[in-house]
Amino acid sequence: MLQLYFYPMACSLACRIALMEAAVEARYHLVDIFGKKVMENDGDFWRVAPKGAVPVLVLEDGQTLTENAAVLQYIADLRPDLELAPPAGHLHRYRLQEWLSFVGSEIHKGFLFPSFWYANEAAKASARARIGKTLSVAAAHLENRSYVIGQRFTIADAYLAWSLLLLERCGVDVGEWPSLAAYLARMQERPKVKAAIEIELQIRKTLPRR
Ligand SMILES: N[C@@H](CCC(=O)N[C@@H](CS)C(=O)NCC(=O)O)C(=O)O
Repeated sequence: MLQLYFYPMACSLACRIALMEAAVEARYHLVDIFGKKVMENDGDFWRVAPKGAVPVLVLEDGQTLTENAAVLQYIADLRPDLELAPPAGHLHRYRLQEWLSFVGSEIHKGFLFPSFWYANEAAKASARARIGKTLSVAAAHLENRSYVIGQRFTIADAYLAWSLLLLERCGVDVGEWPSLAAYLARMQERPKVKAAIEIELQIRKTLPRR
């Protein structure tokens, strides 16, 4: 069985959403990403993941896969029938990678990461200065679309929806971009997305406040 190392409401939530949308069973390991401990056995997370970050997907043969863009595509490709990722060779596959990169670098690392992890207020302020422009690109894209790619839910939606969900916690009002707010509400109505968020919110409540 696949195993996912995660921290509740962190970016690994996108991978939980993908696993649930794909109906792929997995064992979930809660990680204290601050103390780098695997919670169930107080294990050293550095030994699982030299990057010290979630998500980490452990494959059936014991190899590990990291980086949201790769983990999400791996999960999607387990169930090609569900088209959670467009097929390789189709332009939509490269659109998908375009959006996974955009969310990963511009929203996740460009804004959420410094907001949560940097103590430096100047660095936070410069990230803050860019985020409006970044979100305007996503908002314009979603003006007349239900999903990021094509006519159906893909792993790009899992990653973008997670990132939008977290913005509120960093003081960004997604309501300033009505198409994004409507998109996020639609994504949260999806039964698997809703269930994944609920599971992680419940786990989060058991942990010390950060
Ligand atoms: N480039 C990685 C970033 C992963 C990442 O930043 N994960 C955060 C949680 S959202 C984390 O575990 N941070 C702990 C740390 O960087 O020490 C990816 O896209 O998967």
